[in-house]
Order: sequence, then structure tokens, then C-alpha cells
Amino acid sequence: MAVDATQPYDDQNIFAKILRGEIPNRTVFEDEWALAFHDINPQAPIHILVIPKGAYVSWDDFSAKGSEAEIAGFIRAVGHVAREQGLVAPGYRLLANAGINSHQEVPHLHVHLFGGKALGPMLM
Ligand code: D5M
Repeated sequence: MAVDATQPYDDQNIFAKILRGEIPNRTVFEDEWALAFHDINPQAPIHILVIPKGAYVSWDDFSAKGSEAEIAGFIRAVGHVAREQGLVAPGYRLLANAGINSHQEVPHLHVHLFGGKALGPMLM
């Protein structure tokens, strides 16, 4: 179900539980600012989610409230994972859903990292 990204952060969301270690995940990278793990329902040969460690619902929430260090750390983590996964030369796609029209399902900011095949033109 799509979430209303204008709601306050819900610390019972599934990615908050993953960050607290309450639910297992297939981690590919973790540092002070971010956690990256395989999507449970992959849409490409490589489909990784990168999430900030702070409690932010969406990109706009994060950009408004996150510290410079959190924002820099998160963006660096996304790039690090893309490099580590060998996606720079073949290419990759980043996507962040926000709110109802995008059909965001989990109300903790996450960037989808897709790769591992020719992804074709962006449809929307
Ligand atoms: O995408 C939310 C994404 O989160 C969707 O691709 C499935 C994924 N998901 C949901 N639960 C899990 C767990 N437990 N592990 C890994 N991946 C998960 P959205 O952009 O919100 O539509």
C-alpha cells in the first residue's frame, strides 16, 4: 500500500526494524550513515536498497532536516555501493519513490539501485 509521505516518521516501519536488527537482511554495505541491502523482490539482476540511518520518510524530508554530514555520508554511500557492485562501467539506475503518486511502500527514505542488465529507457 502506498504511504502518505507527509505523515510523521513511523519507527515501526520495516526498514526501521532492519536498522535496529529486528529483521534480517542481506547487507552489502554499512557505515556510520547508511545501510545497503538486497531488495526482497528484485526487479533487476542487481537491485539494492540504500537507506540513511536517520529517521527520514522521503528525499524531501531528508534534504530539509538532515545534517550536512548525514546527507554527504548517504550520497557517498550510494556511490560507493554502485562502484563496489561494479556498476560504473556498464551503468545503473537510481530511483527514490516519495509519497502516494509514486507508490512509495516503505516510509523510510530508500534509494533503489538497479543494474546488471540493460535497463532500457526510463518509462516514467
Ligand atoms: O519500495 C519498497 C521496496 O522495499 C520494495 O522494492 C520491496 C522492498 N522491501 C520490502 N520489505 C523488504 C525487506 N524486508 N527486505 C528487503 N527489501 C524489502 P518502494 O519504493 O517503497 O515502493
